[in-house]
Amino acid sequence: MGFPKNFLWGGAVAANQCEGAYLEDGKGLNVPDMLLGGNVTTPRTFCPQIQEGVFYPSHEAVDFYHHYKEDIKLLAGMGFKVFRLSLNWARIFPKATLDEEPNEAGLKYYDDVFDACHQYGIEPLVTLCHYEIPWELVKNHHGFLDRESIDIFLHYVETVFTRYKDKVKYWLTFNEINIVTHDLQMGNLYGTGLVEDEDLARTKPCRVNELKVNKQHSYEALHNEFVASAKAVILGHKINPEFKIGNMIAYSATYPLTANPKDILLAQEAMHYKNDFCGDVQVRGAYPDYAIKFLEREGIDLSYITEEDKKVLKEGTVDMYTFSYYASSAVTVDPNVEKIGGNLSHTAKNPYLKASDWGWQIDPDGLRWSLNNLHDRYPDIPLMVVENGFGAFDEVSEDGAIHDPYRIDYFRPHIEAMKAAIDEDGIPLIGYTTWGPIDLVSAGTGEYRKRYGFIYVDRHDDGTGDFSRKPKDSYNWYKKVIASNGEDL
Ligand code: BGP
Repeated sequence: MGFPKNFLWGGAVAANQCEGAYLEDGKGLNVPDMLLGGNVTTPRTFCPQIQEGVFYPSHEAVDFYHHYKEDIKLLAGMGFKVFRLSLNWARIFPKATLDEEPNEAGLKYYDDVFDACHQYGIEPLVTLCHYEIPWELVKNHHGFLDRESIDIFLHYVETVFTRYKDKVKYWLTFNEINIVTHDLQMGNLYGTGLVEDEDLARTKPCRVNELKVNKQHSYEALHNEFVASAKAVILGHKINPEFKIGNMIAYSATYPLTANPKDILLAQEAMHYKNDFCGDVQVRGAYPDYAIKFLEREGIDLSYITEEDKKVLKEGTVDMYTFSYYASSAVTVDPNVEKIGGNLSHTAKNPYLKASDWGWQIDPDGLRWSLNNLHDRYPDIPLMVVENGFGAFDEVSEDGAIHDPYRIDYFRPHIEAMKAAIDEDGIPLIGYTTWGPIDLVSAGTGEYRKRYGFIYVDRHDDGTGDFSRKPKDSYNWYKKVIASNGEDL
């Protein structure tokens, strides 16, 4: 009983949030390179042209690019079985064109990273695109709005699948492909790389929530990503039939705030739109009826979905369902209830839950509920939690240590919830990677001070810090959890 013997314990990062070295060894720019930091209430700022003398968090991030050996050794020290990381697409194809030769330095870098993982028996789990759309693809193709981007993506995917086929077995296509359904502006920019002409032509920076939205374009770009993802799955299985390729969904567990049937319906609609729509396309291989109806109501002309696309979606379904889970939300028809959170997690305040300093409502039972929902919906494939964690302010105490009991208090009940889901509900959960096992730049706010790590990095929002690493108290705790296969919490 408890976690299966070969359970994949580990952690997850994204290239743009940890690597830095944003122009080194031939790397091209990508979307996060064009973003300044914000905070819990102020969205990040988008600069279509890099501004001189301005601090961009992703440009140096936590310099994983140069520290990867030290970092992977530290992760191995916790007993990691798996390390989820992403490839920085523009490091390999800086121009993002169809006939471009890959940048050998970029490919070599990831060879070295994977070798470092294997040296410690750590299995890499690789996201092909974690909010890292090359800037050239944004400028020349409006990201995935142009169907040609599907082929450009596949050129990249074929290159990396072929190169790493003996080093990497677990792959994810697009990180949080459903971010578009959570927030159209962030979804376009981070997810599909769609920037409308008017915004591309800007000479001055603007806040992400000021970007123009064209809904027709947004859903069309999302559709092209579905097709790109399905084609990647088909291609991957040809290149190595042993590959396990998953989707990745930002799972928004959404409750009705009250037992008012109107709230129940509202929550069902939110669950459908925010979670099930993209999941169903990628796992079941077709647009579900409620999604077609929703898009039609939004006035979307769906003629972009071709018969050929439908076949591809059916054929390219994923081998496993992976998702991020941080918090739950609640919805109500009552306009007067108190709201909480900013950016991606704006929700009605749930009186039963406490929230992080960024307003994310902490809800381990919601993780068990989500796992059950997902297994009910997709009974034939395994599940994996590929992001879960607690963003918090950490302080270095006078003794030089970082005492973070609040982080342990967050993880413990979430791990208990997974255990109950396995033991009592029979959920086929195969792995768990906590978000940001080493501190990194926040995707939502661009802050360094929103820290998730078991390992502290000396780097701050004013650009100071020497990038030195130090295990926090939670480091030894997670090490113990892994060593006992989730028994000693
Ligand atoms: C997910 C992203 C990650 C990550 C995480 C935490 O949405 O996949 O990239 O950053 O959220 O969010 P934040 O960084 O905004 O705290």
